[in-house]
Amino acid sequence: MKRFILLAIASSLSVLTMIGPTKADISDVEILFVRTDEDGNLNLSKAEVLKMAIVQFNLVDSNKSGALEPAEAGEFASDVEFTDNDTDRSGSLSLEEVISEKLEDYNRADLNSDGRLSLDEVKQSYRKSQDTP
Ligand SMILES: [Ca+2]
Ligand SMILES: [Ca+2]
Ligand SMILES: [Ca+2]
Repeated sequence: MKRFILLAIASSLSVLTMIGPTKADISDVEILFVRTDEDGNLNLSKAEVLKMAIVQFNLVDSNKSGALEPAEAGEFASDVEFTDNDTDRSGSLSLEEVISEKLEDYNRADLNSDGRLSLDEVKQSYRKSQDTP
């Protein structure tokens, strides 16, 4: 389930890289990091991460229902991930569910528990998410 948000972000990034200039030496994770790090202090605060989560949510919610239905989430999450994140079993993901998942991701990624995510921590958590079957 931890892959859900990262996959969502990676998918939208690959769309962005198709329409924008591509830089082979900068990974998707680094692009994401810079885009999320609004104040440019090279650390992601919880507020910055949550703001990005809300932006992502609104992008994925293409029918503007305020929730992600399986058809919308389909490109971003497998059935299992979707079910895992749907904590109230409503059949769709609310913003609250997406945010609580994002906070779990955040705390898991914050390896030194200083309340901020460095690029290294984000990269490590991304790598771990890629290894998870
Ligand atoms: Ca920051
Ligand atoms: Ca929707
Ligand atoms: Ca940290």
